[in-house]
Amino acid sequence: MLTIYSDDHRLHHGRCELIDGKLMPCFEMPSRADHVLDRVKQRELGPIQAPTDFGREPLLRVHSAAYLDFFEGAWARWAAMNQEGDLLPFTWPARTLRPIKPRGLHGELGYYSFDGGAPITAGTWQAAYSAAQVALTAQAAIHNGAHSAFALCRPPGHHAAAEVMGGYCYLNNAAIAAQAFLDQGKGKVAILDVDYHHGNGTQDIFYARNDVFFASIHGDPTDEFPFFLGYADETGEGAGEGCNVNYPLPAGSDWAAWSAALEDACQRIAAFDAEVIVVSLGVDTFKDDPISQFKLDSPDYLAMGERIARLGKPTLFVMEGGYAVEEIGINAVNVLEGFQRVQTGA
Ligand code: SP5
Ligand code: ZN
Repeated sequence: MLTIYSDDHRLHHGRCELIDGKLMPCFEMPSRADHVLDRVKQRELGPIQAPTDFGREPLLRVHSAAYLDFFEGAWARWAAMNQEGDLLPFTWPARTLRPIKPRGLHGELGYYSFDGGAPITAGTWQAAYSAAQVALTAQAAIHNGAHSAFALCRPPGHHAAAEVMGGYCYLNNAAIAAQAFLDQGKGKVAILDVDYHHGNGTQDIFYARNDVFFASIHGDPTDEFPFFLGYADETGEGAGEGCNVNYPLPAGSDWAAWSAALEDACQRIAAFDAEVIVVSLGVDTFKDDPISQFKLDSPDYLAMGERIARLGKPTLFVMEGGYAVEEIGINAVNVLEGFQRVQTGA
């Protein structure tokens, strides 16, 4: 399987986030991608290539120009205020307030974000832009005939909506790739989000559409981030009614519970008749993940890849979360190896 990777991810390294009332070093750190890349090499998964730059156009199919302009220019505005620390939002247009766009940097940042978990640093735009190009380059490989490809993206993307960053995410890599498939002639795409957290950004982007089916298996938002989306009664709206399915699972869920949801999700995707699958590949479902509550073990990720492969469709894997840094490579690559096992009949 082809892997697309760019060193540009290193340009994004946030200093800290608020966890359990304490400022902790960001869990979403550069070494995550290093471990995945090391494992791809160690297991000889296949060639590793740098991304092609497809420019801003494919990003604009998902995100607004105003949002991209704000994000690209935010650090320079912050630096012009003689600031050196990470740029973090601290006020959001929550209920009782108006979702208007103020003029100043902090007001705009609150308008364009939903939590304080997405710090902007000097290199964040470039890293996120390159991550989107990584996803688009892997997408192009499948468009050109590959049966599968792995976009080793960092920072991740599935919490980012059209005009909102948060949850370590800025640009929605999986959504941008899914939209590119449609723009290049595919009629129906399915996004299967296996990250521990609900893919609120991806769901929101495609919620009223019937050309993208979105399925997400995640910690029940009653008790888990992002809390305000990801419930089972969210089934899509308008033309998109029936094209969204959420599987909120309780803390402590193991492979037995998780794989039952995966089975149902795969049957729904098959019934939708998707021509291509985009997998939002988070491995924060792992039993030792420091911020998550599921109990998947490393061999389970092989079985996950096998089940996805049995859909029999071209599949683009896009890296999302996973914070047990030592094991993230083993677990992510296990999904890819399980997929290949079925594909090659080994
Ligand atoms: C892409 C992705 O996986 N984003 C996840 C963002 C989660 N941010 C909120 C983390 C809150 C963690 N609380 C953990 C308490 C552990 N004691
Ligand atoms: Zn996650």
